[in-house]
Amino acid sequence: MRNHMFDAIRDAARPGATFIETLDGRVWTYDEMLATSGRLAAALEKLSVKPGDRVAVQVEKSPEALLLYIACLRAGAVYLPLNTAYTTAELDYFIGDAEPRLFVSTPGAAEGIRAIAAKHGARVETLDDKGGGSLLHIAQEMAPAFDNAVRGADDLGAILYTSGTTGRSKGAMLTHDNLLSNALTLCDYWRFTADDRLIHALPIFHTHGLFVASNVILLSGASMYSLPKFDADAVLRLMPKATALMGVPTFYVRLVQHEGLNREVASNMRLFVSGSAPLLAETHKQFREITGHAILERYGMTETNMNTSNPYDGERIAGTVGFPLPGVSLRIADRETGSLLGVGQTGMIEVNGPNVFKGYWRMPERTQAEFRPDGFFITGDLGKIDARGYVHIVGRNKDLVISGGYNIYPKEVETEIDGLPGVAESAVIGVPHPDFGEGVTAIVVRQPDTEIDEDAVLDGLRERIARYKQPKRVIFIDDLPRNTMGKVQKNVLRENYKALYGGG
Ligand code: MCA
Ligand code: AMP
Repeated sequence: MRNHMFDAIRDAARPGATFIETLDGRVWTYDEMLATSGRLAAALEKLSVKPGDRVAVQVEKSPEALLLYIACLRAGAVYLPLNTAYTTAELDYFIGDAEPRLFVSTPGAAEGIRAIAAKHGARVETLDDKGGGSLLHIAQEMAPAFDNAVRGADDLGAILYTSGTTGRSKGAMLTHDNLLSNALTLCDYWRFTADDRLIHALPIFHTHGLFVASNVILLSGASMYSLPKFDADAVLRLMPKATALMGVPTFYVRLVQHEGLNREVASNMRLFVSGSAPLLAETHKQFREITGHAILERYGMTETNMNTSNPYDGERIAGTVGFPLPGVSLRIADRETGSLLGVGQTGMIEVNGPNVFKGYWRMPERTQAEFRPDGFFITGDLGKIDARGYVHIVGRNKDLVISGGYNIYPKEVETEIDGLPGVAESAVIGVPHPDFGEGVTAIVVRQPDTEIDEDAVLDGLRERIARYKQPKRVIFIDDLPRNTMGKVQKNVLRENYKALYGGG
């Protein structure tokens, strides 16, 4: 039997060794990982989940939630993780679009989801973060040995939704080999071995925490300390017995501000990785001064997993994302013509390699529009390659805000604001924020003779979009600045409000 991704996980599993340890000291060994993921895969089969079926999962982070991801690979199902912050209104879209056979939710949210799920033909089971819930209940009755579904390199392992520039989220289809090839490359590039102990404080519904952090640990037979969420005190308590940390820039901003961070506490650590958003050179410098460690910054996307990384041994340069990873081809092309640009010239970053996704779920036109005819994926990020080969990200050719590592497409937020009574129009921008990197900010024009205020806008959004997408501030102005073509000049707004949160 061949199951491309799971066979590699099973081959790396070390009998008797720890896979996950939680903050309260509970331990899951690799043997338990194999047994429980087998039971969960059997439960999925019992619930009529067939190879190729989607299993949507919106649950709190827990070891069992990670085992459910592995169980989906084993059953041949397509794992579809969803941010726990998504509102019911947002879930309706995902369930309707992905048509999962099964939706796994927290027991508390199940009732609210059942009606939407039924509408789209999905069954609902539950999983909580204390090792309970109906799905685990079914799994406990199953045998641990499971006859894994046959899945080849090109079969889908997961679909992860990324926010859409047009307001509609797109499901990025990731194959077993997209996941496996990238994880093996990272294990090697970042020198992961069975001796590593990773502090895992990221959510497991996005690429960073699910694939980069978890797959690397699984495929090197290493272990992780799993935290329900980032907590600087807990991270610092774990550091003396850990070897690696992976985080978004906000983790490092908060750590350098913490009086507990010093050279000694970090002396056992061998690697600090940052990604998902630009790490300020200032944060890199402060962290190095305090701990002696140069944070290793890398660059990736939901559609591509990881594309580039600063070197393990060579110089890690602040403000750059390093070199294309082995097997990944990266080039800079002119935004309009697509012609290739030379050293130091800024243009569109395009990538190709075994890491690049198969396309957007049920959106062939979108997929075609984002690939060049020769197979390179157009990232939407603007960058350049310097004379030493380091890649620099210098901006985005997509209207996107990245806050604390989460992506927010302004169009989606603007559409919601524009639908509120009393709003004539709005522009949503990201401006420098000392903690989140960028703070989502709404600039709103009222309809004549209306009184809508900041609280009313925020109240109107509360049930509609996830908390992290909601503006940190709402500013009212008389008219949005426009160019001669009538296009809103967001650059002017970003400049006008750059000091709003004390940044810029
Ligand atoms: C929480 N809030 C946020 C964010 N997180 N607001 C904006 N942006 C955020 N990222 C809200 C909370 O709901 C709360 O609202 C208020 O802000 C303050 O919350 P706080 O307790 O400070 O936040 P937290 O719970 O400590 O979370 C901050 C965080 C977290 C630790 C930075 O957002 C996080 O773990 N981010 C990681 C995201 C990630 O994994 N990204 C990878 C995507 P209120 O109190 O007002 O209700 S994968 C990716 O990008 C690619 C592939 C890549 O390259 O990796
Ligand atoms: P997503 O596909 O939602 O996971 O977000 C991917 C986007 O995050 C990329 O297209 C980049 O714009 C951004 N990104 C990821 N890593 C970095 C980094 N190290 N520096 C700057 N931007 C990054």
